[in-house]
Amino acid sequence: MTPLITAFERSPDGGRGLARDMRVRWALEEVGQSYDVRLLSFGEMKEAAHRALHPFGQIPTYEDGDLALFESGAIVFHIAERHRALLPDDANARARAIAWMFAALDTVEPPIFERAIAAIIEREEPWFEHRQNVLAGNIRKRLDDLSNHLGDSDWLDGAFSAGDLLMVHVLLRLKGSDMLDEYPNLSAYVVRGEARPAFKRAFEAQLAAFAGKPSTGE
Ligand code: GTB
Repeated sequence: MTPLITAFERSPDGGRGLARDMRVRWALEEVGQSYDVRLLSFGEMKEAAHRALHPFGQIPTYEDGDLALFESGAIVFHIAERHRALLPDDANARARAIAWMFAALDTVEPPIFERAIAAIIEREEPWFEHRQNVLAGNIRKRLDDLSNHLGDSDWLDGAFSAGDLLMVHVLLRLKGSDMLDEYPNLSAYVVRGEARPAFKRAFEAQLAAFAGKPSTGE
């Protein structure tokens, strides 16, 4: 069966690939699995039919046969387990790659996402600039350590893995910001991720969806 994922009918990011269906599309492209996409409006996400798939009424979801999944990390993990291309065979290397998946979502993404949301909802507050700087400091702490770990390597732990896929996608939100530019090796790491043919196909597919064109992963 062809897996079916959900994505924004019209992503608020204007097709920059920041919404979390992008990481699922990318994982599917990396393993060579075609997929279908159901595009949803914000209203449709909150309807019972979608909530039956996603308890929080969000995208992305993933359906394949009698399996329905939510949470982009769990979906990417499932794809990686099913197809083997995104996780190493060696048990210890595999465990470390999974650790990097969690690090991307649980350690690096939260401060980046918090600042991005604050930039929108706190814009009119008199303390806006101060808090943005505080939140930028939190991000830099993570980037310092990530940059030190990555050093001159291409990927976080040997070959490209699902850990890199999620980390690059998380860092993508900082693209073009001074913060990422302060870390040349992290900037190059993101560029390396974006240069992967699978990333490009996934990016084009989500952009086509934003532009209102038919969007599948075929
Ligand atoms: N932890 C979940 C996961 O990883 O799957 C989080 C899912 C989530 O946050 N989904 C968002 C959503 O459905 C879209 S991706 N939001 C609608 C809602 O909650 O009602 C987050 C996102 C949204 C917008 C942008 N953007 O415009 O740049 C980027 C990322």
